Amino acid sequence: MPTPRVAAIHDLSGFGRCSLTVAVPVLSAMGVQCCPLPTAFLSTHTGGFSGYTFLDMTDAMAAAAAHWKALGLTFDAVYSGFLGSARQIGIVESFIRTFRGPSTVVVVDPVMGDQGQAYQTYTPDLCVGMARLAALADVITPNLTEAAFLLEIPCDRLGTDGQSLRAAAEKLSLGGRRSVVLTGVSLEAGKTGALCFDAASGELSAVQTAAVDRVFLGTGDVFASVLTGALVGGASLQAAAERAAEFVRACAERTAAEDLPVREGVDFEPLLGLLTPGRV
Ligand code: PXL
Repeated sequence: MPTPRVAAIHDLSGFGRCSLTVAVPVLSAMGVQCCPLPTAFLSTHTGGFSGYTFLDMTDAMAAAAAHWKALGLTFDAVYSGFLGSARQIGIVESFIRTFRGPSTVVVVDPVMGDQGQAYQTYTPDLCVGMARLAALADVITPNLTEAAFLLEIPCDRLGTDGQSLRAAAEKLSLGGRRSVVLTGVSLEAGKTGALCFDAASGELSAVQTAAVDRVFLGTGDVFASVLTGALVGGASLQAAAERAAEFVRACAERTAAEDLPVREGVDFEPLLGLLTPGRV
């Protein structure tokens, strides 16, 4: 199989392990070529740091996309996440329309917030735009906060029981037109994972692993990156979500054992070998 190629549209945060500093190593370890299209350069991510620098890359993005188009590049996946401005919505939509081929999988991680709150740099305009962008996706990977934003309901109306969350995942599929992997879902005590709606089969399934009782940052990016790598490697949605959940669990256990500060993300680097093709 030729090396799959993914266009990864996320911010580059120099410190804190999220977005491209997760997507590039994770996809590389999985034997997938990752081509970054940075949306912003930050000195750190915005969770738990103050005084971070923020360089908006909006103007460079369309030019880079035009160069890739002129080169005739094709991608097995377009994978987007944290965006730097509302204007980037249109640029990413146009990127998807330009580069989507018959077998390209479009994964939109509708990064907007967590724990019931929007991230510091996210304006209401950007959140509305994210819902529009997500309408172009084959697969979306919202956490519970982002699911509520996409459904335009208060976070506490989403519910936490299996029945409500299954209904939310199904609703997020837009009538079965796109797959949904709802993350941060706990269906039994001591477990966490995801709820998947697979647009190919029309079926809902759950993935649950042992929960580590601590808050983590950047696990959504680790999850979505492994999921994308597994999907371009030919895995089913359920198998890809299982692989992603299992890797996040291993990262969470290691990070908790080391008592790493929350804002430093998860200590995934020593575990990348688990993702090497043929090893797991
Ligand atoms: O992990 C989501 C994320 C991505 N990028 C930046 C962030 C965050 C979450 O805080 O601040 C810059």
